[in-house]
Amino acid sequence: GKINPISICTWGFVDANAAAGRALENGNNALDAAIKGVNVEEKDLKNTTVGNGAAPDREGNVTLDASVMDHQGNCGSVVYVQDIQNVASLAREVMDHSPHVMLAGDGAYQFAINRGFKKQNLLTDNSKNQYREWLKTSKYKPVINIENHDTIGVICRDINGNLSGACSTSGLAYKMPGRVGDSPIIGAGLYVDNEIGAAAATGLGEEIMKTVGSFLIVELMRNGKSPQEACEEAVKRTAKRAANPEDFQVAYIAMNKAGETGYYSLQQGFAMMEYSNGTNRRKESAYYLK
Ligand code: SD4
Repeated sequence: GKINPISICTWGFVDANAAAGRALENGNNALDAAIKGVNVEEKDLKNTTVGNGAAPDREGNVTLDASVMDHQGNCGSVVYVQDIQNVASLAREVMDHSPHVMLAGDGAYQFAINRGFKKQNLLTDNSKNQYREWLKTSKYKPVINIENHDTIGVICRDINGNLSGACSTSGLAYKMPGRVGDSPIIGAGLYVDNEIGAAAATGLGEEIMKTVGSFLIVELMRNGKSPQEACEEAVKRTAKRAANPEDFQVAYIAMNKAGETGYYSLQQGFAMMEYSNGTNRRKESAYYLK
């Protein structure tokens, strides 16, 4: 018989996760479904951390990062891309139609145009106004806090039981020009091993990269941990290592081959969406720092 399709995603993205879940039920493979979910947030102007409407860097430029990984271990990613809305789809193009895994900046943009993506101004009036407000008081140092979130990572298991994932972000509002986060780094923001499971991250990318968090979670599952235990272990490792764990957020979602899921965060306030058996549910996350 068919395997129960499941989609999970970071934060409370009801529509994005429903889009992925329905795509799976309609027979889409896990990668197509995960990207369909991510595309919902890339298009949504209300999400100021992903795609169109995202907050700019401290010079006023919107620059995006994204990655995808499929059940065969293929992956693609783009970093520091401007003027292209659907960067998770672009990461997939890198995977499918280039000899590379990762493209950056102008090269990624040019590749997008060559592949038929359209140039779009992603800076909305709203984010321009917010940016101008920020400029009034800005100190020239990274702005990092636990409200600075809304990166989407989606992990899907399709009706054939295959796992894939996709991730998309503008990173941190008013980041330094050139800054790249964890989301496009395979193993940090996203990792999939179809024999074991998959994980995705959100929160302060600098800290996620230091533990290669998503790869860590998949390896912990390989060694017998449940998705929940693996997410907790990864967050604890960050909490123990970081000088100031109370000052930032790190959160993970994970799914294993059996369709068991896990989610955990450093701070209060994280949630995961889970679509399973035709129902889309929001799940509030437990967290490490009390
Ligand atoms: C980053 N991890 O670029 C991303 C930010 C994020 O929700 O997750 N925001 O560091």
